[in-house]
Amino acid sequence: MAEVSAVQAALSAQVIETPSWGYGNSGTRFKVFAQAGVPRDPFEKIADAAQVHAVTGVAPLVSLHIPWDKVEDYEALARHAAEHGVRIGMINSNTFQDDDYKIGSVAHPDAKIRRKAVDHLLECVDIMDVTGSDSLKLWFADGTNYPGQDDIMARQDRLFEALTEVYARLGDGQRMVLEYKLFEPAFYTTDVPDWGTSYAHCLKLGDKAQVVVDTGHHAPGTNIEFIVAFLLREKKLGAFDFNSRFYADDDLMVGSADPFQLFRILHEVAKNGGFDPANKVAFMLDQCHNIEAKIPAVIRSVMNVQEATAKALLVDLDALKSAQQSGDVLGANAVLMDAYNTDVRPLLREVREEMGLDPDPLAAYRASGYAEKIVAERVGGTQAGWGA
Ligand code: PSV
Ligand code: MN
Repeated sequence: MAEVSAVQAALSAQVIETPSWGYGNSGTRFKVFAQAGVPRDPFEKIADAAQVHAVTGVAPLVSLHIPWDKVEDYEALARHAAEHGVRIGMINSNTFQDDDYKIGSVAHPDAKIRRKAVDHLLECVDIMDVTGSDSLKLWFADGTNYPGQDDIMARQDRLFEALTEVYARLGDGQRMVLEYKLFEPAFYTTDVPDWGTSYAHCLKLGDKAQVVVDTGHHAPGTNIEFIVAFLLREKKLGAFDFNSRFYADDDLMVGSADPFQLFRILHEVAKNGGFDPANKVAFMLDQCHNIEAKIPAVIRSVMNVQEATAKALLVDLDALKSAQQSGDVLGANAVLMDAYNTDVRPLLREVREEMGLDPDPLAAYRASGYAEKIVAERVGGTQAGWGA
């Protein structure tokens, strides 16, 4: 087994970023269910995210989505975050909700719409400047629904032209991360459908462009850990959007459908330097809590990532290597399975105690009275939700 004190140190240094939109109302295209106490603005979303950090100690970053989190004064928002003990993480762009984007944004055939989309991306970089965020997160809903609807290659050209302009605007210490998704909302072609397309664009753009792996964005059966290992090898893994899926882009709590897959992914991360802060891989949750209580669901998700991380860190890499080198197929597999089958909950309880935290974050949250407080206080106003 790996050295336990080193594993504990790595676990207490872990950083998991939570999404502002995970605290708002959400649902499917059939129904958004409202919950009492849900935040009404980005300030309240950040206050909720701060609760997750307070009880887990490993969630100090909050991702924003613009314009869902549009405010008059971003400096004030960053200050508010600092006062609550958290920081603004990645700035997620949104070029998918305006009527103008019906047939695309940065790959739209009309230059005026492309201009509007690029201006939005540039505005997101302005927000990074003010909030201290170092990453622009790009996901494009662009694509087509029908064969012949648009020229596939021309759309790639338009996409790359837009990316090039935004890339040039990035300052020192800033980067862009480009997310791919197989399908949805476009059903025939998607302009950034897979890691290869994202990687090819990022490679051409330069060192400040990296790929985002959203765990829900692949065809069923795709070996995500292979993608992760490959991208880490090429120094092109920028960020994760963690979530769990049974069927498509379900956006459920990470580690709930397939904790073994999460372990396999994090094993590649651990083995290949992905937890080294110098490699700047962001570990974000991109989830929606449609039917479960939101703050506890985010806490549970953070704990799921911690558990999979602990197991990944426990893999005896020396034993693994020697089994691999000697062609001991079953032995190598057993090394991984031993780590996966370890009950790491006592270890994590110890880590939390050493961090001065309650060993049970969910119990600590329940005992804090915060859930009752927000239900009582957040009366009136408009609850944040999909698109707000
Ligand atoms: C798209 O499905 C996506 O994964 C992107 O990251 C968006 O920004 C996010 O979901 C919105 O929840
Ligand atoms: Mn995502």
